[in-house]
Amino acid sequence: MRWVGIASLVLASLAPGVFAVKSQDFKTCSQSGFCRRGRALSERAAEAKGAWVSPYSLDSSSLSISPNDASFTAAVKSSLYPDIKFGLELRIHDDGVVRVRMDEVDGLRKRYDEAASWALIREPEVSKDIKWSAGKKDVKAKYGENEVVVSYAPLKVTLLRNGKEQIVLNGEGLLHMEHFRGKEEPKAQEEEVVADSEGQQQEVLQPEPEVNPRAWFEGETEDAYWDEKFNTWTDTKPKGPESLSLDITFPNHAHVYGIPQHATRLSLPTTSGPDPTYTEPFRLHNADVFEYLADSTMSLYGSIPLMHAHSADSTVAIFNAVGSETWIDISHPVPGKSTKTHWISESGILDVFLLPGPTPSDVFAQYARLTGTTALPAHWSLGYHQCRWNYVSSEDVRSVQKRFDEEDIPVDVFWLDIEYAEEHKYFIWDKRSFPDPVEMTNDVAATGRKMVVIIDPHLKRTSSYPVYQEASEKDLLVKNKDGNEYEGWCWTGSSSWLDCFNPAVVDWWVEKFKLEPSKNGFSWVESTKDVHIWNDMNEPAIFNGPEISMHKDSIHHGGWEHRDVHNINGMLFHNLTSLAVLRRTDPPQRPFVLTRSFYAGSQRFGAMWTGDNLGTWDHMAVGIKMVLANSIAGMAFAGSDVGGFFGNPEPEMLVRWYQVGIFSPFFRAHAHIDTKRREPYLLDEPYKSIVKDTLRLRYKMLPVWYTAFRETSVTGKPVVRPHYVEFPKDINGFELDDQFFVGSSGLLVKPVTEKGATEASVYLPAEDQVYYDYFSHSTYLSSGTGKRIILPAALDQIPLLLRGSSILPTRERPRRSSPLMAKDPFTLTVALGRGGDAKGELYLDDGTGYQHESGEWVWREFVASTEGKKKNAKVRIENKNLGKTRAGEAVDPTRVTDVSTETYDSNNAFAKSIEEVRVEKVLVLGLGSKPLSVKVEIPGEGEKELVWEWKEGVAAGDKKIKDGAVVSELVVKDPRVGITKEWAIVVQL
Ligand code: NBV
Repeated sequence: MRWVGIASLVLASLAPGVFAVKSQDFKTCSQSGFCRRGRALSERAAEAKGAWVSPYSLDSSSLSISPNDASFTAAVKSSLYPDIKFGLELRIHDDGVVRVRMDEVDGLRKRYDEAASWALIREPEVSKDIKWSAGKKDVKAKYGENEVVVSYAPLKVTLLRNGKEQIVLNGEGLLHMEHFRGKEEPKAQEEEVVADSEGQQQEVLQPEPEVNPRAWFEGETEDAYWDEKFNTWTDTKPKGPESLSLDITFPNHAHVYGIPQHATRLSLPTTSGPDPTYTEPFRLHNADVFEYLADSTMSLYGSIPLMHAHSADSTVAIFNAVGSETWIDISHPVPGKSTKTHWISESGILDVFLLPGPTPSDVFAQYARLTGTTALPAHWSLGYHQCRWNYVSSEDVRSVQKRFDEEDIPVDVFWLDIEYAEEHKYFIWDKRSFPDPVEMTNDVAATGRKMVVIIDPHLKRTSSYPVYQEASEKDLLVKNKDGNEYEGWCWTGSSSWLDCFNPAVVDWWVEKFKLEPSKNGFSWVESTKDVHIWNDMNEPAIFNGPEISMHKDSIHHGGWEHRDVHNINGMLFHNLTSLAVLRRTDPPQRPFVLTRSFYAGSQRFGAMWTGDNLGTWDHMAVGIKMVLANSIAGMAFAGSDVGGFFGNPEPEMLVRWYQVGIFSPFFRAHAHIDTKRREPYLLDEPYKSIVKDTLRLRYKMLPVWYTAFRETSVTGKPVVRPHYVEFPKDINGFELDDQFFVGSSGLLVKPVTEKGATEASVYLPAEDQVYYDYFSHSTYLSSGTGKRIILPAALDQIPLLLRGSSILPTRERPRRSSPLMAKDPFTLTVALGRGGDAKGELYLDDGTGYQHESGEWVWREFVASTEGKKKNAKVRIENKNLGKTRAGEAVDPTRVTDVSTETYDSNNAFAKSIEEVRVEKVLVLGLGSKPLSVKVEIPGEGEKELVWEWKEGVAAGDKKIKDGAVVSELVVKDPRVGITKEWAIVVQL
């Protein structure tokens, strides 16, 4: 009953205008002991100005350079604590990434050092070609344009490129690894008063106060060393202080991006220095923040400690592999030139990776080689997902599906939130409302659709719940500080949490998802292979815990405190669940598992969403920025709740939100239990038709999305890309975060997120190129300096451009679900560039299994080229096989390669299965004049005249054309050529 109370609290906030974050539930830096200490350290450094010198130095006599590879170890000392030993290790990987590790040696306790091992796909290869050389003041390694210099005293690590500083660690002297110590007896707080022999009180003289020689660095007080209070909770800290402070400076980079997840701009605003945008540091501490703000540094559900630093001539990044709560201050010592960041973490070793770039693509590949790429999702999961809390019964699900079909609105997935489960005991259907879960799923699956069902990590503590009972008996649950099962409150009432750090959980959890009965306990026989999973509340969210989460002094496998692993916790649950779904069938099917909480590396396990957003225009806008920030930090399969989780969006807002949604990698509408139903078919006209057309556009473009996901899965480059990623030299675009590109397709979109908008300003990149309005085919010319244009944006219009030089493969016959489109024909839109050229790609495979890993795919490249002068020119549009032969060769799914070197056997079984699939239309934009003839050439079959239509307009190559002019169009009608075949269409002008 208690949780009904919570739901109605939520209800109270649904009236418009009364949304309010419960900021009192979450700490500010000044309420967190170690953050306070870290910030105070940087304030003392700032006050001391040039006189501040880091107490840490490398003991050069201990330097041990490996003769075999690019690594060295050395002892580090702090002049504050001469008896405490620290060890430093540097390694340069094969691809030039530098790893810097520092730990306390022979300390009183061990610091948590496993964050990287959860994030990394494997231990990276240390270069055998690069060598360190030691000098009097430093030890250096030079490789290519890069050089790493480790200065001895004070200790400083600098990465340079062509002699220019790129990344500097401890250049500001804020490095501090608080060593483990014993808890000393508390000193007397007040003067001692004793009585003399006559009973008279006498004051005992106090000794002269000692001068604390470390106070200049550490401050006078032992602030929150041994325990800490927040609201009603006390965090006992049996290990004492162990925080880690580090400054990371980018002396030649004015922009930093990343460190999701925060609701803020993509180019991260300042939090310190003169006149900062925010006064609080960015916080990484996975948290369920109720009604979060649309503009804040507060932590949210996931944490990825990856930061890109960017300038017109360089992109670099740092990945700080720490799993504990972390705060990050950002300032610009020289505005427009440099960025200083200060990272303060609660516990763990120092384990920082320096990614040398020099371009955004290089940084993506370097990060992907460390943490892996986004797994290629099941094709259906790129369709539209219809969710709400809750579809209340099997009949409800069936009738929602029926309404979609009656209105011919495409949808691929229906979702079930927590109310499907009896007393929120996940896996256990509430038979009063879901009497026939398998039949219901089969009814959904009859049209190729899937279901996604929620499984949260809190287990109801009752003997009637086999999942809890087994986990408890097998000792698989998190412990509290006293060594008993951790207990907290969640939807289920009194609950315990699986300890995913325990290796014994893996096989047991996999077993729970098996579709057949198991000898070893519960298995999910009332489920089918068409049920996929949603992991929510895995921060973990705990209603009665500190900051709505787990007590930091609770204990995980190996004796680690929750504080050490807090930010990694959610990823492990996601990891296990996706493994379980994958292992459910033989042969395995690609799992779809959505997670709310995530860490570096989570991209390998599935999609994420931005949690409980509000139905406001601000939240719609910031959702785009959050998806972009997650994307550049590896989480390419990202999206926000369409419509806003809380509130009842008016029709205009809902329409715009769908327009945002169709350009999100993960596209799901979702709504709180207390909101009005808002499925697209419930809208009145014209809204309903607009949303339907919007959804159909997503389905038409599924080939573009799947090709983009495939590229992401091999290169690490995100599916949706902010401007700086595609145009890294275009300084006018470095702040842009309200328009973006879709993969390498050439699509540039600026979804409208403002009420009442009728037009939108779009920035065209600094390049000599033509951009076509995707719908009207109007042309806009950009130039070397870039420029802004105004596009029409009435409610039924999405500002969407196609860059000249692109060829876009689409399927123009959207059906009820994406699997029904698998054999449909393609349309190619050839958007000629200024020089009459264009290129595009199409990747296809069976969309659900893993045969693509052994070469069963289709990968085509479309190339248009123009020979000869304007009037007599000949334009060839060719369909080429991308690559040569890779018969049966297994592909390592974690590889990060240049896509263009990948090859396949065009006779593979999948390619054969779609050999009848044809191109039904080729639209050519931007030809200089009306063609004399259009023919197709097929090797071995000769040439054939084709049927075509011409619409006169302006030529895109003409420098004098005015922006907004409609370009000429050639429509080649049904050339009857196969999508998997070699052919060329030749247009003679
Ligand atoms: O499971 C209920 C909700 C879910 O609908 C939402 O998407 C999650 O982010 N869940 C949070 C629990 C609490 C909501 C107030």
